[in-house]
Amino acid sequence: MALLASAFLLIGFTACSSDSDASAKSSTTEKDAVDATPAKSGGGADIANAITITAPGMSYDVSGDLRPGVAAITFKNTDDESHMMVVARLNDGVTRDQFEKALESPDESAVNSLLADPQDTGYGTPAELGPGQQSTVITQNLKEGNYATICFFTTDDGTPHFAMGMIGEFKVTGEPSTDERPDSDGTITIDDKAITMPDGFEGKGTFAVENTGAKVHNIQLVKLDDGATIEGYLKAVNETMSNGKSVENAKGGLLMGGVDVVEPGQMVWLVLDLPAGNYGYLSTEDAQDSPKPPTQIGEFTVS
Ligand SMILES: [Cu+2]
Repeated sequence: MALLASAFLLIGFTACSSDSDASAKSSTTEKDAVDATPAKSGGGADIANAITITAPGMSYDVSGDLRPGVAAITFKNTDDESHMMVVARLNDGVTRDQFEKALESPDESAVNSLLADPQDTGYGTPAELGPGQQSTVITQNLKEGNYATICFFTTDDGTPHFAMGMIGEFKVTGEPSTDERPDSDGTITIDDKAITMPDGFEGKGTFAVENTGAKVHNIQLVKLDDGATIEGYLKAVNETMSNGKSVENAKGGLLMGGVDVVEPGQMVWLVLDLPAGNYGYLSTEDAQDSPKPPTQIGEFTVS
């Protein structure tokens, strides 16, 4: 149930249907590139088919449309609080108003009936961001269609950001992208037990992120305060969100993006240029499956 739950524990939204049909994922589009025009995607990979989605406050500013195939998506949080960008492909003709009303409905089927893909479909898009942060993901199998972006974080009175205007839209349309899949500086492997970082990982470069497991996973990066641990930060986030408070109350870390929801067999690329510090990573998809601490968690240092 990637759509409603790819945040840290979104308690209140979590009526889990975990027996997802992973085989419904789209087949990989492989259009060989010929004449890609280099363009900075915001993180260093030269992908012409690129958009930037900015979160300046309780809204999304979208730089344009995408073509199908290899595409770079940059999520940039210029606000002074944390935001996320859960992505859902909508059925043809569904309007933003219809979708917002459905999100506000207590009946989960109201949302499901508007989605072109099962709710647990992941597209490989940027993960959650703290104030002033940005994250670029290169994905390769977006289908044509209209996509919504949604923020499920809440204010301290429990109002979800989407109800304050944080629903955005972008289109995937036109001729397939001529971009080639990027060269990678290493592979981050996610299986059903662990996330394995590449040898010598220094937090800079373009890294393949591959889900070799049987379930959907994600990778969320967190810059940790001095002395903080990823387990401690996760606990703080879960406590504040289960109390219906803003994630901003959770101390110990800063959300630094990553990849939201990678499907079994899917490979995307994460473009990183992390500043020096101590970092944690985890799959929040797995963090919410069980009351036990997730196994898909670890830390690294960028010097
Ligand atoms: Cu938000």
